[in-house]
Amino acid sequence: MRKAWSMRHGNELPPGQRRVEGFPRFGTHLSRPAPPVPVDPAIEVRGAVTKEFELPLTSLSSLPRKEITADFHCVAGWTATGLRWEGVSFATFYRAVLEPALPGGTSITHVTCRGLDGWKATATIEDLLAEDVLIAQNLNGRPLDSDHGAPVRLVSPSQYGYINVKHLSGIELLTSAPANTEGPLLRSHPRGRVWAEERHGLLPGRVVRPFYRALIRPIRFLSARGARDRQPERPRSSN
Ligand SMILES: Nc1nc2c(c(=O)[nH]1)N[C@H]1C(S)=C(S)[C@@H](COP(=O)(O)O)O[C@H]1N2
Ligand SMILES: [Mo]
Repeated sequence: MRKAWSMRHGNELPPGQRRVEGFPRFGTHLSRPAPPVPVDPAIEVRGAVTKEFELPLTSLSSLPRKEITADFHCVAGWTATGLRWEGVSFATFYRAVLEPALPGGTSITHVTCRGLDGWKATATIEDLLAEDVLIAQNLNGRPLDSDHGAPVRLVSPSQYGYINVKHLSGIELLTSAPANTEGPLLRSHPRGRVWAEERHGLLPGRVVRPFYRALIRPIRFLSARGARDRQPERPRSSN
């Protein structure tokens, strides 16, 4: 059953989702441009590891590449279809880089991912080890742009957008669920699986649909205002 939920059901969308044209920039970076990509981008690994370390993104190139085509579902209710992501499978990355850094016998239950802009999301290790989860470097054949998470982002198509951390810069390995810091009103579901409509931590998904949907227009508008390609060009010198 779980397996079936992680796959696309033909042309069907998950419950309560509506298709959008293209792929909007969306998030808490309201009207703000994306964080600049550092000169030597890296992922900081901490938590249950023997010793914290920084993994330069250049070292991802030693791992096998993986490509998936998937729809992208925001918890607010929009779905972008047919996105082609390429990068490294999270499971491969976990086995090759993260697991060897753990003291023997450590059992990881959750992973918190952070972005350069301060966004963070926690997922269960089970959800992140699913086949279709990537650390993505390319979207539709091009390096990720700043709108969609340069230099790399997490992509977990079976989970709502909020788990899909853009500008990924930190991974924390946890041996138990972290304490909940979100208030009851906007508490996101700890798993956020789209086919089970796990939109909210306390209320059924269908109940919160209209409230979340009302947020799409304003958030989409404000996010687009902060998009890289909408920023005014720097004035050119006149001669
Ligand atoms: N770093 C970062 N990642 C983020 C967000 C954000 O604001 N910052 N917003 C999340 C939400 S709610 C959604 S729906 C998706 C939107 O991804 P997109 O801008 O590529 O469409 O990114 C998710 N990951
Ligand atoms: Mo979202």
